[in-house]
Amino acid sequence: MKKRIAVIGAGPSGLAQLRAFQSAAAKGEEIPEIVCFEKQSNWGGLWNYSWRTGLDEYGEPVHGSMYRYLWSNGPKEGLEFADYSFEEHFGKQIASYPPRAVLFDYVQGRVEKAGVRDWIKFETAVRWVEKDGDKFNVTVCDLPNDHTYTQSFDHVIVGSGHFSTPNVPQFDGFDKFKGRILHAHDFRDAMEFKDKDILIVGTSYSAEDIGSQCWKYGAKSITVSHRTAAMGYNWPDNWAEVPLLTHVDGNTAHFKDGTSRDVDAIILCTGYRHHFPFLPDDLRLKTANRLAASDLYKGVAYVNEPDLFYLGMQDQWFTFNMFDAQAWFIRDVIMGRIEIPDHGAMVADVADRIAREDAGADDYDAIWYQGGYIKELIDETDYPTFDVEGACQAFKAWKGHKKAGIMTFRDNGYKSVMTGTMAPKHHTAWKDAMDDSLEVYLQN
Ligand code: FAD
Ligand code: NA7
Repeated sequence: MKKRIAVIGAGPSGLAQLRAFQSAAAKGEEIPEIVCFEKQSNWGGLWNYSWRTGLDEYGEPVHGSMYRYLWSNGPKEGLEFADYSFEEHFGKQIASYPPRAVLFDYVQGRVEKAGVRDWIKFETAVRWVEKDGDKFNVTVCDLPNDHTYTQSFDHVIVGSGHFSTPNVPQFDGFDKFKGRILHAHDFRDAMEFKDKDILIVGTSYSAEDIGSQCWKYGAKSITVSHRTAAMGYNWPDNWAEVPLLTHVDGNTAHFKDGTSRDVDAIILCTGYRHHFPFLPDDLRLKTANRLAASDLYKGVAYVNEPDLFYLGMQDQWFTFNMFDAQAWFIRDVIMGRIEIPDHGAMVADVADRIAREDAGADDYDAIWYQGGYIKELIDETDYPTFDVEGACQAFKAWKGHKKAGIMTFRDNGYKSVMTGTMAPKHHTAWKDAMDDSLEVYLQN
């Protein structure tokens, strides 16, 4: 009997898993039966843009957190697939910070080539997973037909993402605020905030990028409130960084240092929660958003149930090629080429990863830590080896470019560590490029 594997989610992580198995099949190896359940009608995960917010047409929580005009927040040279370069996909080298539609096209190109679309059951939401002896019972709902059914699998691989369920704090006075209050998860179009004074809470990627989008598309002013520390970039004149919001009174926002400002809208860029409503307590990952996630041996195998795997659950410097490294590793465990050690050794592995992450002093240590993790995994499989050090250097250069100009860093280019070619300079500076379509971006 062939093993049966359930993959939850057809975002970049789940798709990496399908490609990992397909690449073994292409080499003539016998692979298990793979069934991927995806609740949306298309693949690509967060990169599959949805205008919807709140609930979708079936009453499911909308997964998408991406917005119009989103351009990659890091250089594409850090996320390139080692088995499918940008040059292979586009027929030429492209500039370094592609908009969402361009990255979606790239992610899609590899799996179209691999021919794995038939392995995915679209518009099928996973409702519940439980262990039953050696097997997992996976209960899903075929949404268009409103039909719920259960199938049995030998392994479950959770690739449902962790930047979709918002973390939404409450501040006094929100109930009487006269403008709009939203979380980054529901932000879709910066044009909505043209000529408005906006307040952003949070200081990480969403705060930086949503604020920058609003600035680019004509917000009157941007005020960013921090809990721990200001971002400290050299912001434009209509941008201010202030301490943590204490409360709002009417439309006046008050901050910890006693200052206040009138604002029209408040955008909570306060991060996301690892949320798995389809998993019981004994199978559910509980972790902070960090590089060394809790309870995952080698960052993927759940220590309390090693037939269950999680993909892409770490905080991310690296993305697509890290998901690949993980997917190839999981494939080889399932196919019996890599052995999982006993429980004690798995727990020790997790503790060691956490201690090494905690010993890092800054973002550079974090980048090299995650690069080292990718190297560790790809050394154990046949994933094409690549110059991880070169990718870390691209991230280092990117950080320098952000310091030099937060509204100009996307005008820089880097060398591909897969093909060795330099990215061309984009034809238009990011701040002036209002059309983010694939056709316009590729006009280099
Ligand atoms: P996701 O992309 O979240 O995909 C998960 C999939 O699982 C979805 O398709 C979802 O529908 C499906 N799913 C969830 N629950 C169920 C269920 N119960 N049943 C069936 N299917 C389910 N990364 C970069 O490299 N560069 C960037 O510029 C960048 N920008 C980002 C901007 C934003 C606003 C956000 C939120 C993230 C960004 N990221 C970026 C990081 C992003 O997490 C990764 O690029 C990538 O999308 C993660 O892939 P994933 O497959 O793990 O998760
Ligand atoms: P992150 O990176 O998890 O950051 C969350 C931010 O929210 C961070 O600055 C937190 O501040 C802040 N935060 C969280 N809770 C609060 C409260 N209660 N009050 C004030 N501030 C708070 O999430 P992002 O959405 O920015 O990024 C996630 C992904 O999306 C990322 O991979 C990108 O590629 C896009 P702290 O520093 O902890 O004080």
